[in-house]
Amino acid sequence: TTQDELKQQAAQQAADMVEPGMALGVGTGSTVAFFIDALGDRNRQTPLNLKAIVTTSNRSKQQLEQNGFVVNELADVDQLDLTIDGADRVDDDLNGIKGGGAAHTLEKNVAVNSKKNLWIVDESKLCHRLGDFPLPVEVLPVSAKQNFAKFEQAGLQPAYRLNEQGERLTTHYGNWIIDLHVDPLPVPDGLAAYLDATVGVVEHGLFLHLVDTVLIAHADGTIERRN
Ligand code: DER
Repeated sequence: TTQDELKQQAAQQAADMVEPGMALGVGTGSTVAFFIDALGDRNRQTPLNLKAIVTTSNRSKQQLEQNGFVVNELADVDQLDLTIDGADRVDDDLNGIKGGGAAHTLEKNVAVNSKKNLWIVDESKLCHRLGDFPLPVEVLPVSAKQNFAKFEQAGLQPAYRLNEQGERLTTHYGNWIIDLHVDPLPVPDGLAAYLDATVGVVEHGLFLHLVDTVLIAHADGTIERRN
């Protein structure tokens, strides 16, 4: 089984968990891309009449529209019933790191405004403790220099995320990403509180106590469900 096949299996199972009439959140990434196509197939067979769909990137939006869905803004809905997203890492407590795709600010805003959150991952995303995947932090350019220095002094080994041209990557909101390298993260809650309290930080990629269920596609073909 290839990694794409694993992602597809988890995505298919997630598509089957969507209930008709839901207000649905849809995340971003290569695993979610399989989910969107599976959801489109299901909706073509039997219309799901989703009340709303909110998504977290232009890429996902385009793909949802290609599949015949109308996409709403978060501002158009009060609350989502279920949000389905991928993750870059998931630990034993179902805490995770997101933001490899630089979309974690909107992803977290959608997640906290969703009654339930479901992540779909292949087993390569599992870890006992977070840290081997760099922690993305979206920062305002105006004070990025000072934030970067502060992270350096704190031993967090910051590095600006670069785009393909070698320039600083700009997010959807016109901000920059600083990736922190702390392996393992000693106390994720402590680091999250520190980042939440740092002026100039727009949002970081620690998603703690947020996800309800994770579907994990294993190489042996089984899908594990953790709650
Ligand atoms: O959180 C993120 O930024 C990642 O893109 C995440 O959603 C997983 O992406 P993947 O399915 O392509 O690994």
